Amino acid sequence: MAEQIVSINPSTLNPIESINVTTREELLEVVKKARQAQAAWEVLGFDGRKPFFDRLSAYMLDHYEDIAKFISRENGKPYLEAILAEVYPSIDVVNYYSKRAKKLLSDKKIPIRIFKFMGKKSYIMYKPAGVVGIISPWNYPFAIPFSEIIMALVAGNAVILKPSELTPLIGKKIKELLDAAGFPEGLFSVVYGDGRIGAEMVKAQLSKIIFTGSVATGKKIMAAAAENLTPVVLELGGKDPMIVLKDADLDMSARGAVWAGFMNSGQTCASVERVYVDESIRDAFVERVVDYTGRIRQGDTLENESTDMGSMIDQRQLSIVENHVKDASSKGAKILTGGNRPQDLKGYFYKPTVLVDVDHTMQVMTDETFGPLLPIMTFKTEEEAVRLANDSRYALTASVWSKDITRAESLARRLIAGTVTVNDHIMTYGIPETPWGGSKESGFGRTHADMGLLEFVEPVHIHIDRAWLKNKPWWYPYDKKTVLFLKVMFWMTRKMKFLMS
Ligand code: TXE
Repeated sequence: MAEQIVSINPSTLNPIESINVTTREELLEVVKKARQAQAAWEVLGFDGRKPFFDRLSAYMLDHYEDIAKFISRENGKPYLEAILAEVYPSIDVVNYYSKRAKKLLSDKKIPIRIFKFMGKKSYIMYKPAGVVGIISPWNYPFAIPFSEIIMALVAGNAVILKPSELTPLIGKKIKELLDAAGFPEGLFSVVYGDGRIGAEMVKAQLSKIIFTGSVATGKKIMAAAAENLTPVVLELGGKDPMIVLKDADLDMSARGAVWAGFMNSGQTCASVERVYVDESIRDAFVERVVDYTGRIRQGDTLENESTDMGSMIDQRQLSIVENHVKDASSKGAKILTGGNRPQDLKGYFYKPTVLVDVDHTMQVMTDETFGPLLPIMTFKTEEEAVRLANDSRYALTASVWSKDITRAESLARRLIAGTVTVNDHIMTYGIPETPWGGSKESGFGRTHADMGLLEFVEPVHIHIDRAWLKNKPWWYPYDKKTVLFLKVMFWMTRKMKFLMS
């Protein structure tokens, strides 16, 4: 009998459905079909592909509530948050790229200065990468793979998705949506299983691997991909700092910290994981943070739509949070609220927790927690704030909070991160025009925005010589014509800079 994954609802611990794990042979068959489907899809051109995306958007607009409930059930996040952070941004991505991609992917002329007077022209054409493999995590099991799938398909690729083994049904749901929009058979497929089938995908000589997940797995994927020189994009999480300057709007910053620290139970790569507050406003800020944290309504979000915070994904993730709290407490941190699991809830819940008296010897300030912990530390000077914020292995996002935008902006420009926001955090993931990705152990490459779309294409330089010169001066034999040509080039470089630079 085929190996199976049993998907469970992490809020109730009830099983939802079982799904067969994909075998290596089945994967290779999927790859073969994807290659065939991709060739026909590429030939359609953007105009031929566009109606599929328009149908998909319309279908999703009609079914967004069902999709959100489905996500909520398998992932444990609040239903409204599933709409806000997963379904709506995904529809927006479809609409954005189906409008914008044509221009982005059209041929781009390259000015080639003097060479154009020799009858030459150059331009870039964007060729689809081919068959793209997407290996995705469980924290945004819909939005993360979905936006990548759309970018890949819009650019003319076929896609194979491997959703996390903790949220396989959401992968299946994505397939249902694309099928409902009539995407061609074999163009988009889903394979199911854990890291073993993920590793097989990396070996399958796909054109590109887009991975979101842990640093450890990212490194394994990059090493395995090197065997075939398969290019990779890695989004590996973060330990994102929030700097609250002394002139920040206290109430807004406290609300912002609580939301960006605890949404999705803190299981967001761009969650606020470290807060640095000017020591002169520390008490007033902390008091507000604790107050807003105390108002968070936690529970099974399908039972009550107005729940703010759902469960975490599994026991392993919960244990990381418990260990970080234990480590911090043993080194002198103080828990102001939370610090344990709610007794009245059955699933993988952990109370939103605020910690103070923390420092960089504690895991909670150095390792990705990926849970509902908000550790707050103080700084004396802005120099110190920048130094602390940049003192991390990660560099995904960061934020600066102040009423003085110019001051905040100049500080923002000194932080090491892929995205730095002023007076907000996380939410730019929902703006498809803006790029997403990081550096250091947060990975490399970008998704979203113009530069994200370009990850899914191969830029091909086409160079045309109109054959005005039958014997090029740079061809053999090197003789008088070569000498004359070089003299002219040097003379022009000196005298006619406008043509040569
Ligand atoms: O990630 P994994 P996990 C961080 C977060 C979390 C930790 C572990 O700190 O606590 O990672 O989470 C597939 N070849 N993030 O264990 O293992 C796997 O099946 C190919 C940050 O869930 O990296 C799943 O589909 N694929 C993050 C995906 O990789 C492999 C999101 C992610 O799993 C594989 C999630 C292999 N050898 C966790 N091994 C973010 N960046 O947002 C596993 N996989």
